[in-house]
Amino acid sequence: MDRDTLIARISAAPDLGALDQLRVETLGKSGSVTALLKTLGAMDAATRSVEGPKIQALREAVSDALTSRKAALEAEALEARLATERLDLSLPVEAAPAGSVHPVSQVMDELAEIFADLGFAVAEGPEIEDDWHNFSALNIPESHPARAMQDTFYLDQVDEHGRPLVLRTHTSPVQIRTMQASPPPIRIIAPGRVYRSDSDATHTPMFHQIEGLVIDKGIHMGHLKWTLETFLKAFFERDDIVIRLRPSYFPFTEPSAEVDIGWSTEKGRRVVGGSEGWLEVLGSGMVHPKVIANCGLDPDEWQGFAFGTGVDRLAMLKYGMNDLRAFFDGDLRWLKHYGFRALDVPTLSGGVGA
Ligand code: 2NM
Repeated sequence: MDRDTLIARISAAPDLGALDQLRVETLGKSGSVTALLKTLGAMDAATRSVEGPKIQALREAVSDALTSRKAALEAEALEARLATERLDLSLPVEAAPAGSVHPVSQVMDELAEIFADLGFAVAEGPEIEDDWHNFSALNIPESHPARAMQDTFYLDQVDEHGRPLVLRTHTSPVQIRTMQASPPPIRIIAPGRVYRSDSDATHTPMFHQIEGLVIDKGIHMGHLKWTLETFLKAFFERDDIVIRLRPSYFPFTEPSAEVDIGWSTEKGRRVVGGSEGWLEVLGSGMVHPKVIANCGLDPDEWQGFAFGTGVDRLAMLKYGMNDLRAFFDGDLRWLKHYGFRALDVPTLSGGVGA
C-alpha cells in the first residue's frame, strides 16, 4: 500500500478499534512500516542514506496520522457522551405547587414577623380551656354576659372544680399561663383560633385572634400607643397611619382603650392612612392589677399593657375581602384568588405583604 493510501485509511478510521488495528498493521511488531525499518540493517551505506530518511519519514507520517485521528475520535466520543449526559439546570425541580397560602396564615406570618422585630416572642396554649384561665383569672365576673351559654361554647367535660371546660373565647388565657410560668419581663404575642357562639356575615363561630402582652417595670400607656402605632404602620406598610385611643371598658384592663385607625379617600375608595374618618381595629389597656396578682406577680412591682384584635378582620382590611364566611368555606376559586404563594415569605425589608 502506498503512503498516501495508508494515511488516507488512517484519517478515515471509523472508530478507535479500527484505528488501533491500523496501528498494529503499520507500527506494530509485525507491522508493514516496522518491516521496512528492519530492512535498513541489511542495506549498504549508500542505499541506506537514500532509503533511510524516506522510511523514517513514512514512519513519522504514519505515527502523526494515528495520533491526530485518535485525538479526533476521542473528541467526538466526548462530545457524544456530553450530549447524552446533559442536565438542563434551568428546568424547574418539580411542578409549581397547586395550593396557596390562606390569607389568615399569611397575615399571622406577617404579624409574627413584625412583632419579632419589636422583641415579642410567640406564645401558644390550649384551645380547650378551664373556666379559671378563660374567665376568672381575667377578672371577668360570674355574672358577665361573655360567660353566658349564648356566647360561649361549653363542653360536657368538667375541670377539677367541677366547672365545665370551654372552647377559649379569646387568647388571653395564653397570657395568663405565660405570666404564671415565666418571670417578667414578658413580651409576647398569642395568635390562634378562638370560639364564640355567633354567626352572620361578619361573625363566624371560630375566628382568629392575636393578643399581645408586655409586663415589665415602669410600663405606661405611652409604651402601648407607640407599640400599636409602630405595628400598624408596619402592617399596612404606610407611614401616614394615624391612631386614636378611645376610653373603653374591659374587666382585665384599667384603664382600657379602644384603638381606632384613621382612613381617607383615595380614587373614591376608603384606604387606611390620614384621618377623614375612624375605624375600630384593636382593644387595649393597662393590665388590671388584680389580673397581675391572680398570676402570682406583685402589681406594685410589675405593670404592663395588653391588646387584642381579630386576624381575619385585619386580613379583610388589608387585602380587601368583604365576607368573613368565605374565609372558611374552602372554595378553591376563592383560595386561588386571595391565596398567597408559598415562597413569598413576609419580611420587613421586602414588605410584609410581598
Ligand atoms: C384585648 C383588649 C384588652 C388582654 C388582656 C390580657 C391579660 F391577660 F394580660 F390580661 N390579655 N389580653 C386584652 C386587653 C385583650 O382584646 C380585645
